[in-house]
Amino acid sequence: MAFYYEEPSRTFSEYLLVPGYSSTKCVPSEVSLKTPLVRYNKGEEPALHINIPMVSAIMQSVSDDRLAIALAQEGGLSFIYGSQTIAEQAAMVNRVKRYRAGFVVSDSNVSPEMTLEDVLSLTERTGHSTIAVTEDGGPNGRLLGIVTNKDYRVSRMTPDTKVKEFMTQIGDLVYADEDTTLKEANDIIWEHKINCLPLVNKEGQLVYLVFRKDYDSHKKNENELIDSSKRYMVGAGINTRDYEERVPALLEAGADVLCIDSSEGFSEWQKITIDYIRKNYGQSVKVGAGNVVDAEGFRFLAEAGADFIKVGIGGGAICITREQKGIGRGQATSLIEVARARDAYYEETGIYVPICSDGGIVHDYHVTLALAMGADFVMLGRYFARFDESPTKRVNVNGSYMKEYWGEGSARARNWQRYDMGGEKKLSFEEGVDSFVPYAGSLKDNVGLTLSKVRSTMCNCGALTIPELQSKAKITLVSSTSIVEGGAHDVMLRDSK
Ligand code: RVP
Repeated sequence: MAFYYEEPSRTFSEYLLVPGYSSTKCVPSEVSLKTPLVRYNKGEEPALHINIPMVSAIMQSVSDDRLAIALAQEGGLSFIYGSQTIAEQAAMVNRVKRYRAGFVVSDSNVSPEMTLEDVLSLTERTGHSTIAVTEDGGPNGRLLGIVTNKDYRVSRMTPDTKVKEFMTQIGDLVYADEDTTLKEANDIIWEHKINCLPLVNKEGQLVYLVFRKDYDSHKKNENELIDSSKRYMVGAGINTRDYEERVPALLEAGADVLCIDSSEGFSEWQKITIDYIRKNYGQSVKVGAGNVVDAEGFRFLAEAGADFIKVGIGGGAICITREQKGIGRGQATSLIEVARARDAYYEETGIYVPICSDGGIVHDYHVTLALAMGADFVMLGRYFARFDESPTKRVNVNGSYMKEYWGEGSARARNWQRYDMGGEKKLSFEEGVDSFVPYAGSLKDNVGLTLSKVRSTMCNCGALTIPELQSKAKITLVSSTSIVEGGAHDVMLRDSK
């Protein structure tokens, strides 16, 4: 006979936190959101941690290099999606690792033989008025000069005038070595009263441009997530099919951590993939696994050696797995059970395996609830898809700006490996939808607002750290009637249309 659970499975909106005592020292500015990313032994520090408990979903419509940089600047981590070729994914990872805030790879370049007309059309196309003149006309060719709008007068010159006749020659330019720091570059810019400083390598090839106007916006962010070489940290999704080729390429590109991306992770395929990594790289390569929704699934992956374990099946905003296959479990119930299993495993073995609540975060307070229920961090898709930095198009739908957001199990993403049960190499039915989400502006502003709510609620619970929240939190189920009471009720909103 089948096993029956006594209780229905529940989701975040069915719970609330009950405030605890907070002392005068418990203020939001004192809250630390630092959290472990990978397993560690009792008494030791984890090899990797993140500065805020938020990671972005392993999805085409969420995590590319641009979003990864923006999120690392705020202290979180992105997992670059794996439903693309190995070369494309590795290139995205590499762009994050090579990125230096304030150092721009020149996107407007000409060769000396090109003409004023070329310069004008380039300026119009890019909107940039500083153009590098390089031997081959490329962004990293040998630097020969610079053209800005101070170098030409359209009314006095013919369109076919050659760039070499009016550019500011390299001999008259202020430029610096490629190893110059942002602070040094800024000092040179001020000292020489220039707007742009080219950085060149020993061969005289252009590497970056540093602009005066960018300095302030790229001053160090206290929370940014960087590796020991001060490069932004980035993760990458892998699957249980092509790992022998994908893993080495991602590591070569500089990925800091990997995660097996699968809709259902309680499977031998995940163990085989982790075994491959351990055999070839020992403990030096960190890999998360999942997703699971109960204690058994957790224990299986913990014993297989996963560095962190993702929790959640069917709760994603774009996910229709529950409808299509009839599998899944309410996100809160899954998380509570897995957190208990994680604590029991720690008690028994002295090994702490962080867990990530993946999918189904709708309101900011769901993040705090997930942490209070035992998650070490949360993974979000819909949330990040709404921002400027997500890879998808912003479109106007009936007068409102929206961003596209589609599931990895949709026909649009065709990520068959994520739903692979060892069968054919294709998506046989959809487990995700293609949708729009309301456009919400910049990642920085939104993450800042969300975390200010998280910090504030933590103080209401008398907690200055995530572990403290987990031990002190008092959580109550709410009746459907009291959920109605939680919003504005029995009033007529003044701005309702
Ligand atoms: P959400 O944050 O609610 O948008 O959920 C994102 C999560 O949904 C992902 O991290 C992943 O686990 C899951 N997902 C991604 N694609 C699909 C699908 O097509 N069913 N589901």
